[in-house]
Amino acid sequence: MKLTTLEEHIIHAQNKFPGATGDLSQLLRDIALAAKIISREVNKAGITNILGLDGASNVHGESVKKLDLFANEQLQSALGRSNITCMVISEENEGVVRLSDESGKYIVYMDPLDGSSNIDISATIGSIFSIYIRPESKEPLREVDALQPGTKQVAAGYVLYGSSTVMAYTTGMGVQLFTLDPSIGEFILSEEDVRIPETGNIYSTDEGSYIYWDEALKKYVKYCQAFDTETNRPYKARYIGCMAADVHRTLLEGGIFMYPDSSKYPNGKLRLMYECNPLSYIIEQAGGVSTNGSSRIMEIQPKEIHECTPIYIGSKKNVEKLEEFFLA
Ligand code: P6P
Repeated sequence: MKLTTLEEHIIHAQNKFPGATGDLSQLLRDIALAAKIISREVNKAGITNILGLDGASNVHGESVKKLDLFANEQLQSALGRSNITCMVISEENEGVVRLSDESGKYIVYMDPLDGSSNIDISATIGSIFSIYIRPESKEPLREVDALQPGTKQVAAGYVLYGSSTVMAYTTGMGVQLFTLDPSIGEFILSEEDVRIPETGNIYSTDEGSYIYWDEALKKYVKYCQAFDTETNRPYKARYIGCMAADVHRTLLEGGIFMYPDSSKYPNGKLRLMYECNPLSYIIEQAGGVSTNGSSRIMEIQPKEIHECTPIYIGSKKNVEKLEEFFLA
């Protein structure tokens, strides 16, 4: 079988756009390079002293792990190699990070290491990225230039550091999956134009927060747990604690991932711009849906670069069934 590398696939996709400058291709290659370096560290983290807490905390007050900082540094360093990206917004940085001479035409959001609580137990973690065009303006670059709805993303994706290192991305022409072959240091195409099953029998949420949920969600989860052979219930419950990994499983096997608003997190916990929008772009490109319970995630107009949102994302039929409970 012919092997297609990520580099070849990106160039092939770029050639479909005669006007393409190659800048977005270079940006994706830069992210892939950082991902290879992060993958190498993740896969030997138990040996070197890179596990454990750094002692700092991020903008959300969450304790930062050393690998979080390493991933953040590697991604920002890779993005800074070429004058393609003018500004980075990262979960690990409170404000925007301006790159080089701010001349780049892309703005990149990222969660450099999603699911950090999994690092010390060797469970799957990931990196998530979301790419926007800098708006035309005679004004100097401003933070407000980054406050764009998810529908304006030009590309998005994630890297999973699990039993293998997998990269998924979309530029609006479907979802492409690659698996890293560490022996040659190349991401190899593993699946083109991935489609999410229209329905699935897996629901994914932190049921430990059940007491904080509103009644509609409690009723929906009880629906998932009820016996009904016709609709393949009870469903299976799966929760990895890394959104990128839970959404990747949902992409491949179908079902629904939920991180709701609750009395504990009135606006939800997950971040709109560098978790929910990029993963929603991937799922929508694969034929799925993603909502905050009342609106399409990608149509939310952000007010703040680190804002949170509830999210219900996955197979069309599963999300539609949940919405019936919200509307009841
Ligand atoms: P909880 C990881 O910290 C994260 O941002 C997502 O990747 C994950 O889905 C969620 O938070 C886990 O949150 O409250 O279940 O630990």
